[in-house]
Amino acid sequence: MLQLYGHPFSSYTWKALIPFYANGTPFEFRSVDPGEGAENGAFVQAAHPAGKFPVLVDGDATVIEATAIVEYLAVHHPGPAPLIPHDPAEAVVARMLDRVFDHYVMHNMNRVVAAHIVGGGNPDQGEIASAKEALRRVYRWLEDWLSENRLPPHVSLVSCAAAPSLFYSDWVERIPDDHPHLRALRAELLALPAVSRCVEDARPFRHYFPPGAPDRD
Ligand SMILES: N[C@@H](CCC(=O)N[C@@H](CS)C(=O)NCC(=O)O)C(=O)O
Repeated sequence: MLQLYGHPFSSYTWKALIPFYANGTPFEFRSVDPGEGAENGAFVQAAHPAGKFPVLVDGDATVIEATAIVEYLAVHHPGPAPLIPHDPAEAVVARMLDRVFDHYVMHNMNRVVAAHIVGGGNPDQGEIASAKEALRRVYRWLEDWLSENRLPPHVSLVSCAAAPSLFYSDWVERIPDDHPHLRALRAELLALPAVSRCVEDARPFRHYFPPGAPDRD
């Protein structure tokens, strides 16, 4: 039985959970929530060079980094969802977009979250403004890309990266009304059964969101 270590509210854990749900791959979820005890968290600390989750265990294999977990599942536990496009040229596009979502959407959303964690009631407003500006810039890039290109079919590596990053980034910096393609993509992703399952499983933990979770989604 595969084991996935992570947290139901964690964006990168969603990225690894979505392919499991989309392909109906059996696995055991091992939560690192403090309420579940220290054992799972200690395993993650030992398995990952920065103590980050998700971490996948498959027999003797331990796989870290959400993108690598999606790639691993595509190779070793394939299912109906085309996680990595079979066409090599389309696969390059999927991997490019995966990097865009991780580095420029997820990362800048996390900068806002981190500013609240570090600053408590007095977060660094310069850092927050800079992260939000970077989010607006990547939103514009994505809107332009989506208006001229087609995404690989869901559920792919792109959906796995885009769903959690757009879900949470919209909470810290709304995707503007004049970005119809990007707004539509977020709505489309949240409507996928594999993604809505993550949203529902995370709902009890919304009070963990340091900037405060909005009353929607
Ligand atoms: N590059 C990693 C990032 C994973 C990551 O940042 N995970 C967060 C949760 S969403 C985490 O482990 N946070 C706890 C920590 O950094 O100690 C990946 O792609 O898996």
